[in-house]
Amino acid sequence: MKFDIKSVHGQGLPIFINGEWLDAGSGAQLPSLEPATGREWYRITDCTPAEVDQAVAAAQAALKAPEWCDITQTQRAGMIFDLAALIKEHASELALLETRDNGKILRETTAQISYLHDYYRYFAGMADKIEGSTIPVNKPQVLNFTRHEPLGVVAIITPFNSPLNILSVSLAPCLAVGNTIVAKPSEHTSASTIAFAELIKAAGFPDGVFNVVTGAGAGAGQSLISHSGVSKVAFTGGSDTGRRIAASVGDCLTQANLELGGKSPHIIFADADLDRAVNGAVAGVFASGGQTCVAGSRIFVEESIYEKTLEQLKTSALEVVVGHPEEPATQMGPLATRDQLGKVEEFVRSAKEEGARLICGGNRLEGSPYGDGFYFAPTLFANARNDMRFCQEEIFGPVAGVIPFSSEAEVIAQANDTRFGLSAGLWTRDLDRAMRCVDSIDSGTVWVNTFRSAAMMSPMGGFKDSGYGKHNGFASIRDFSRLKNVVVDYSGQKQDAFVVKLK
Ligand code: TXE
Repeated sequence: MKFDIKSVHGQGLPIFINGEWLDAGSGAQLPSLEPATGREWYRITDCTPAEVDQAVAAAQAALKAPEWCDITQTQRAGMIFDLAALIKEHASELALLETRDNGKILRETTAQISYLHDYYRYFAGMADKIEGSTIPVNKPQVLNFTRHEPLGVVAIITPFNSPLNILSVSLAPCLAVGNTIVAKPSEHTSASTIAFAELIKAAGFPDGVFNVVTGAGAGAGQSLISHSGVSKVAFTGGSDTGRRIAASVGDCLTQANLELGGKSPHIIFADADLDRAVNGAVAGVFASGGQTCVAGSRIFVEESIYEKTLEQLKTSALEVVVGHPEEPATQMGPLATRDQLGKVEEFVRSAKEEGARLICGGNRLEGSPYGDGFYFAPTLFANARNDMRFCQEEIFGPVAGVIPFSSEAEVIAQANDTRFGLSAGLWTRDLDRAMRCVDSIDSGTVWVNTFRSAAMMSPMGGFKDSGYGKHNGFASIRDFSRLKNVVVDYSGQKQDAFVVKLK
């Protein structure tokens, strides 16, 4: 690949517009640091409004280009299948780029990117099966039907934690429907998205169908989401930024899908299979250093098994192997940015001040082998209360509060006592209770006797302040298309056209 781990090193990365790589223009250069060492390893441009405008114009032109809008759905599917094959071929290079960029362990980035091969194949398969419906109306000889059309130019704004995975949950359905795209990756992790543009080109997508601009949220990001040529913004990131974006796109009546933060409850009832529950809870909050939107950062444990579970949680947390993300044995790498490290430290301080009892971790990991990398120890607090600040705000780090509860009603009330509503997990052998909890929990996903179990067919998206819109499955095809209703009167009858007859 043109942009592999070696060629990116020390370079100023270009942007990708209309099928071409363009060198940095007049925008400021932003450094991107390697989380495992804290050192700069490439630079990106903070694109100017003029460059963003150029990218949107290219995407708009591609929408109308015969080689994109006049081809059949099956031809479009063919390009997506070709892209999937290229992802498979280059998965290890892309995974290494992401690991170097955000510190996520190589085993996980490799698994995530390998999964993208199937993900694009799933949506390629869907591209020529996007059916509307025929709707019976109370009028003879009238054909009433719907069809899904491309929405237009979609701006995809991604965060640092899983750049290609998060890009793809919007990009794959967008391509299947026939939209065109301008992507803006996080300023901390742009390398894999720029490299991905190579695969798009090699798969034969026409110029302008996929474009990449880079830069800061307030600069390039804001110019992109407020551009009048954008029909929809697909944003994944923090809730505060999401709220600003919603206000901004609301002003232009641009649609948005917002996948925002979470504060997922992880509920362990006394009758649970404790080994499985503890394993799920520990991985649920420490995988990716807690930098996942679904991190189970509030662990509720029934009082009768509280002390025993606390011991098991602590033992498992202490066994988590923290180390260089490219080492095969590592289970948790560094945090993605220095800012995240500072944010986590601040939450640990506030948890202590509010009276939670630290049972493990709570500190940065320094000295050999961590050096100046952004490492933090897996951290658990006992005697946590749901109203403590660290149990209410998204930390995005390896920190959980373990909260005791005495009844099902109490734990459901506490689990729902949060502004977020992205996901929840519960562990019990009692099916009736599990289903009662499913009914009452206010979140877009509920996992029973499992956690962080995602699938391309499962609609994923939050309630409440966790945002709106769905990824995966046919739900995302609906989100990235517009529904047109067509009414054809073949009765040959002249109507009283001055009166609309609603039947
Ligand atoms: O996210 P931001 P950051 C949460 C997590 C984390 C916090 C901040 O709690 O600590 O958010 O992370 C772009 N117009 N999540 O600073 O600011 C920005 O450039 C257009 C949860 O990385 O939300 C980047 O590309 N774009 C989350 C992207 O938005 C703007 C994943 C995300 O940045 C913009 C990541 C603007 N005005 C962080 N401002 C999850 N749901 O998984 C910023 N951006």
